[in-house]
Amino acid sequence: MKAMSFQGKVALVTGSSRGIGRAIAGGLAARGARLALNHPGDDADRARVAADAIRAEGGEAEVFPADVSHPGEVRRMMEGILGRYGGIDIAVNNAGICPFRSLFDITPEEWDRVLEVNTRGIFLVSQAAARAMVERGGGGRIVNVTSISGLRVTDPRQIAYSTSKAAANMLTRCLAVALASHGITVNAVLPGTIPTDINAAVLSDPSVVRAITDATPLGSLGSPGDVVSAVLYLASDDASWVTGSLLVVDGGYVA
Ligand code: NAD
Ligand code: RM4
Repeated sequence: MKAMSFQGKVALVTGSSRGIGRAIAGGLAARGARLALNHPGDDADRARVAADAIRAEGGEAEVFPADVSHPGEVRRMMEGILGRYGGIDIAVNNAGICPFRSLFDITPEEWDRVLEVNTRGIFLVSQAAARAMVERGGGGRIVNVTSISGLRVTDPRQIAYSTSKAAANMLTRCLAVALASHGITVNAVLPGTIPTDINAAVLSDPSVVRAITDATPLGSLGSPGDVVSAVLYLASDDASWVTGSLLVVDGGYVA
């Protein structure tokens, strides 16, 4: 077992202006990684605050705005990261959206948008990051934050979201196989319910929280820190023989 250090490694975390992505960025930076923070353009203030906080603790962080579903913006983001840091070692695909809409409410446009951000976004960012890793001689880590909603139906109003996360789980395996010969591992963390902006409205109903915790063997909701630990492991040298795996972090909910 090697000490979990990311000293000098360049790490991109998509959707890191707040929530789980912000916590992952902080965890990597605290262990020496040089951070590329990302937000889609509507969360610039919080991204700047996140970068300032990392720098105040002696870390390195720069903000690269981009909508992960947009090929041109992803290309520009990657050019910016390579220009600033000279390479990329770790890409964490964390950006995601979840409009709660049931079958008869969701529009085709909303459906497309969820799949664009949650699935196509992982494809585009992984392709760009892997290209840079391969051009530099290979080696690297890609970690996708997907969801237990890609394994089972957690809420019928997540019809597009669950479908996008199931696809993201399969995409993780496809990328793992495609990139193995380049020394790049690709894995996913599948969180259960963690209170953040994405589910604040839904979790404001105490009966919803009770239903989830009652169905969770460990008896509580999770915290961003629970996801950070799993991501750090999969991004570390310790996980060098782990690829294509889907690590459930949910207090036992899907067990
Ligand atoms: P959040 O809403 O707090 O954060 C989402 C982040 O993604 C924000 O930084 C937002 O700016 C960014 N984002 C949204 N669209 C983007 C785009 N097009 N391009 C770039 N960035 C974009 O929610 P969170 O709970 O922190 O979610 C983070 C990830 O964790 C998501 O992929 C989500 O599906 C997943 N997840 C969350 C939970 C949970 O219960 N909170 C459970 C399982 C999985
Ligand atoms: C997760 C899971 C949670 C939900 C979030 C938005 O994948 O389904 O229950 O709160 O998504």
